Amino acid sequence: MESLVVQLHDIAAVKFGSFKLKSGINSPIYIDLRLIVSYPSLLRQISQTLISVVPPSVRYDVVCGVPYTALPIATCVSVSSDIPMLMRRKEVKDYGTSKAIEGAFRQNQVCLIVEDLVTSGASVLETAAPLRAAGLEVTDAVVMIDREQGGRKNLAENGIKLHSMVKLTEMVRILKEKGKVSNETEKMVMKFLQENQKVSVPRTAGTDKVRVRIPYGERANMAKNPTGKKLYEIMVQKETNLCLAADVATAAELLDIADKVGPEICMLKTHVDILPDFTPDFGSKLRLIAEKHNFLIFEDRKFADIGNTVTRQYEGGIFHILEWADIVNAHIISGPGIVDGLKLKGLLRGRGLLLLAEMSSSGNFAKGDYTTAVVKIAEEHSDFVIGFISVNPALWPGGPGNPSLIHATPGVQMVKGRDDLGQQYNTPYSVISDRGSDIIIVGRGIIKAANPEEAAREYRLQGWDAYLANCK
Ligand code: S5P
Repeated sequence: MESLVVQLHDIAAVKFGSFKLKSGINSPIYIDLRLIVSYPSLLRQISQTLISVVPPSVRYDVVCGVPYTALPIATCVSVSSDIPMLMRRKEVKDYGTSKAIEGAFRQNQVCLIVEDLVTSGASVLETAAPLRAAGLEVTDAVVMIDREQGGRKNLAENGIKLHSMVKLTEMVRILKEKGKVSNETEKMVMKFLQENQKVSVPRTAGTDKVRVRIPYGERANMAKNPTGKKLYEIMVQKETNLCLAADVATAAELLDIADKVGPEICMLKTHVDILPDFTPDFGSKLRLIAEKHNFLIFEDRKFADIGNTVTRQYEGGIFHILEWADIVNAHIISGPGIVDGLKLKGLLRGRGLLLLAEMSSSGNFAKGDYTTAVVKIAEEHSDFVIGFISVNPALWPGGPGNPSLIHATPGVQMVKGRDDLGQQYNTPYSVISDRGSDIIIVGRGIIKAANPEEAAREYRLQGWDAYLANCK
């Protein structure tokens, strides 16, 4: 171990001085383990030592490195110990065909995560999430260097035991003993580590913003619309800010997935006009399931016409949306008359409306003045408008704004990426914590998963954790 630590110092993978970290704070120590790929013998020694620190009682079937620095380390571990490896994609291009996890595995196999450096544990959790969503179990992670800044505890809270090759304080002590750093530097580093012991998970890589938010329960009391109020109440009761976008092939499949995923969600979003087997009793069947599992139904109709027309589209036709959907949504491209039109039918029934303030697809026009106009219309109709479809309300001029209004955000997957037709994805964490939204809307991330119930549970936990982190 001592020799490894000295070698890391010799190749300048560990440096002392004054370094500005991503979080903005100045650190007297800087660690860059990307360099080790240039030193094959060191890489080999590290991989062997790393695997030897995992207690023999820990069982695992596969290993997966946290991209990118730990990928070569995981590869060496895999090759030298003859344990199959998986790769997690950092960005997924097309969710229809590509996978977030590459490699061969079976459901319920146990995956050991390999990481180079752990600070808060956020990057290990970012890799654990898609592994778990794919049906693997993650119980342990092994890391070269533990910075001792809360990572061990954060990971334990998420069911992952951390094993480390060396702790940062041990490393500094070894380097001092070997005459590589002065007494003074050692003291400075120890002091810094002591003062920065706890880095909480909320800060996603690259950002340092922590939004303090009003709890959903308090916002329930501020809501003017009964459906808006009920939505907040359900979120609190079920501890979920997950909305399922149930874009499945048939009405039968929709009712089936609604019943299975129902316990995990606060809201189920439909596109009723894509269902080839729609029958007049669809709405009442779905409402029974919604009552059983206590979630609201949101028909993503995206009304866009003049007030008189949308009134009829809402109530009539073959779908009779007003009868069964608690919530619908609308573009304001036609002006505020569209809200008046929908309100004429919806308000008496206690229904709610979401306005599309932003969209998740690339190149869309819902931004700037348009978004500002949406916010104004929502404020003027807060008896009926319950909130927005938004993407990054944290960046709006007034931030997410009026706390009685809710933000629901589509374009959510476990990893950031896009599909072939312009859809853009962000992670649950980034949507709730960085972007200031309240609800994650997840479609293909759940319905295309090998086990949609398990995937939904994982999205619920991720979304809820991100919310709780901001409430603190
Ligand atoms: O801007 C938007 C607004 C909506 S409502 N972008 C969206 O993707 N949506 C809807 O969210 C879209 O119609 C789909 O039903 C869902 C996203 O599905 P996913 O499979 O991409 O998660």
